[in-house]
Amino acid sequence: MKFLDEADIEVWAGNGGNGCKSFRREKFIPRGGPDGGDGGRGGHVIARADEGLHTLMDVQYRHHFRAGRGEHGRGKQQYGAAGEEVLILLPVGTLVRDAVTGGLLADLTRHGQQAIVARGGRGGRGNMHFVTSTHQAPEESEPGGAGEHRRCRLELKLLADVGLIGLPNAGKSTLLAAISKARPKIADYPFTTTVPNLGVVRLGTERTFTVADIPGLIAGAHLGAGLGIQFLRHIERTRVLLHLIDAADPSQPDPLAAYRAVRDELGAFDSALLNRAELVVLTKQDLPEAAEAVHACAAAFRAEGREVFPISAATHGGLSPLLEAVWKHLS
Ligand SMILES: Nc1nc2c(ncn2[C@@H]2O[C@H](COP(=O)(O)OP(=O)(O)OP(=O)(O)O)[C@@H](O)[C@H]2O)c(=O)[nH]1
Ligand SMILES: [Mg+2]
Repeated sequence: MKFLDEADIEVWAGNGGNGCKSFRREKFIPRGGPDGGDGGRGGHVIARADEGLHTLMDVQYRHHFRAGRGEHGRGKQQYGAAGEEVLILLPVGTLVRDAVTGGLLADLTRHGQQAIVARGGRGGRGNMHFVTSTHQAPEESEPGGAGEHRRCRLELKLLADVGLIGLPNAGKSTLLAAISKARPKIADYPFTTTVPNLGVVRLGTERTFTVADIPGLIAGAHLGAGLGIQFLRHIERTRVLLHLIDAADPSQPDPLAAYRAVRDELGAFDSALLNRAELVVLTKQDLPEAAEAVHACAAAFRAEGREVFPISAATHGGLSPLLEAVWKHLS
């Protein structure tokens, strides 16, 4: 399934129905009063979060949404029915913005949460509402109001507690597979991961958290190098970052410099990410060259004030101290 985290849609709420101009006409009542009812309100366009959806793919195929117009009012004081509403189902984590002003219309963070993204026009009042003591036979009635019409920009940000960051091949997807039931693609070439993956970690029955694995970052990603930095939006709402480093990566003789290069890209995307709790994870400790590199490397990171966790996703060595530390930061 293609992962789609941005989409544009166009929405039209319904117009309100017109108010009615009518006078009561009955046998034996020669001059009945005004009895024109109000028009119905136009239907709203409503966005609702649904946990069954994980991408914006559905709205890419169907991107025009029109709600129904309100019925016109009728004589004998009959009100028009409200127009039919339109419901747009979106994944939890979707932000809806006005595409022109950029204004936030909805931030759907919980299943079932909903918001009106285009408001139906109000129904016009019928002439029965315009009677006063000196104005007994009002001819006036109102037209219905126009429904809102706008283009919306949808943006999906995964709602994960923990984000995995690091250079390509650092072992992010392998870690996710070792600690959750997620089965991301893993391979020994860079940029294996091209779309985010989510996994749920269960520490016993009570303690669970979600982890997002995103594509690897390289120096210059904010200028478009590699897969760019746009995927960082999926870790914007995380509370803890795990920064994975393969200390024996032959293409990165200086792990601390590699670490700083990734941090620079984080900062270029959003400087708030630099203040997020971050644990340094030294990966692939089952490999002798990685285990050998760990001592010097860990000391350098500790000197930077970082907590360091050597792990092997292959043997599961070091995973439980790491997950306990993550939990401590989350709770
Ligand atoms: N021996 C060993 N190999 C590992 C370990 N973790 C990852 N690897 C290997 O390292 C390579 C890269 O692993 P991935 O998990 O795909 O790395 P990634 O960080 O997700 O890479 P991208 O998706 O390309 O950014 C694969 O060949 C993995 O098998 C480990 O704990 N031990
Ligand atoms: Mg990967």
